[in-house]
Formats: sequence, C-alpha cells, structure tokens
Amino acid sequence: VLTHFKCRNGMYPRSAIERFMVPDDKINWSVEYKEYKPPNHTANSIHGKPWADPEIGDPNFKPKWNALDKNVNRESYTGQYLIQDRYPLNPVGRTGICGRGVLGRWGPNHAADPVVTRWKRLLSGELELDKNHKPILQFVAIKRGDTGEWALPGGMVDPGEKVTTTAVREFQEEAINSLVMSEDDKKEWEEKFKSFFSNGDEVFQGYVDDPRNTDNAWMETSAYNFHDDKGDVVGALKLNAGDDAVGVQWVDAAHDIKLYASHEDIVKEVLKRRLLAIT
Ligand code: RP5
Ligand code: MG
Ligand code: MG
Repeated sequence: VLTHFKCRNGMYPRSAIERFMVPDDKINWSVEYKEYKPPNHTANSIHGKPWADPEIGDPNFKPKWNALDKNVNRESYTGQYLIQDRYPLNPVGRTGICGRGVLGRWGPNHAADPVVTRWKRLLSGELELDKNHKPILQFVAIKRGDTGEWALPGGMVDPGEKVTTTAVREFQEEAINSLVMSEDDKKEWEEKFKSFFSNGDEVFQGYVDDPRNTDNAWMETSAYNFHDDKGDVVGALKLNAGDDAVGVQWVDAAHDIKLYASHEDIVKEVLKRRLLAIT
C-alpha cells in the first residue's frame, strides 16, 4: 500500500509554514477528517516561472488532468487521480498542506533518477566481498544543496523530453558538472559514454515521498539503472558536483542506507536485482 511520511507533519521546506497534523489513519482521503484545515501555500519563487503552471482559475490555464497535456505529462503512474473543486488530489492522501508549495506543476511533477552502479573493487581489481562473501554494490550519490541529504542525482523532466534523456542529462549536470563544460568537452564525454548510457534498466516508476509534496502537487519518478559490471567504463568517470548538488561520491548500497525522499527504496530495488543477476 502506498503511503507517505516525509511529506507529512512538520515544517514545509523553505517556508515558515507548519503542515496540519495528519495521523497515519487519516492519510487516506476516503477516511473522514472533519477538523482537517491545511494551510494553503504556493511559494512566491515559482510565480511566473516558465517551468511552472499558472494559478488554477487563470482564464489562460486549461489543464488536461490525467492526460498528456501538449508537452506536459499530467498522467500519474499511480492511476487516475481525483479532481476536487478544480484541484488535483494527491493520490496517496493528505499531506497537511494545500496549494503547490515549491512545486511547479499542479498534480504530478515528473522527474527521472539515474542509478549508476559498479561493484566495489580492491586495488588489485578483484571484487571486494562483504562478511557474507557477497560483492558490494556501489552507486553514485549526490548531496542535495537544499536539504543536505544524500540522494540520487535526479531532476525534473522538461516538457516533451524523453524520460531516459532526463535521467542521463541530470546525471551529467549534478554528478559530472556538465553545465560548466565546453561544448567540445561535452561532446567528447557524450561520445565516450554513449553506449553505457544508452541501455538503462527501468527499476522504478511511481510516486515519490518527497518533502515538497502537497495535497495538490506531488513528485513522481522513473528510475533507471546504468550498471558497469566490469567496472572499466565508470572507472573513467570523473565525479564533480554541479548545478544544485554540493557533493558527489560512490556510496555502498547497504540495506540500512538513509537517502532523500524514496531514494533508498529505489537503491534497495537495484541492489536486489543486481545480486539476483549474479547468482
Ligand atoms: C525527487 O526529486 C526525485 O526522485 C528526483 O530525484 C528529484 C527531482 O527534483 P530536483 O532534484 O530537481 O529538485 O523527488
Ligand atoms: Mg538537476
Ligand atoms: Mg536534482
């Protein structure tokens, strides 16, 4: 069953607004919660941004909910979401805040997450094994500038952009700092890693328990695993934090790992699949 914790109770990010308390058993919209009066918040910073929707009720804003709306995907991976008095409703349930907070889109905000993996190796090149004699999977994590948490180097899908393209582009921007590369260096990099990034395995598609979610706007993502089994492709990757990332490193994909939003679930899924694939 889908649920959420990180977008419920406590302060809303980058604001002085406290979410209305939502107990576990009152998350679902179908459960009555008479006292529920969430504050309404849409951050000033998103008004008029080209990547943000207008206000609901703006005569020029005629969104097609639950559909591909021109270039903007307003479909949810969770199925049909409800519209209440013109506002889309979070498919998981109450978050204690309405409006769209810092998110640009009403309804689903689509992102993509790259999970770039390799096996941990000794200096000799041999696989390092854990105490159960299993190889140790590592993935590229970035430190988010906004919350300081370690996360996958994901980002928002641009209108009309292919989701797999977003995953690779965000990896380049946040983990390689391609934004400061010259066009020539970028071309060279792309040539070198073209085949590696051309076949990612889709490992997750769905709702993200992101701290920015509200009752009317939420994050969804598609995650792709790009795995370097021999370790000779990603070995050449020079990691360099860029854009809104303030750190980047290879991290062991352990079971007790703590990451931003739902990213630990995604990493655990990749770990499970990778270990299954070698036995
Ligand atoms: C998460 O937020 C997604 O899984 C993705 O990693 C990220 C996209 O937002 P930004 O990194 O662009 O803030 O929900
Ligand atoms: Mg980004
Ligand atoms: Mg990002």
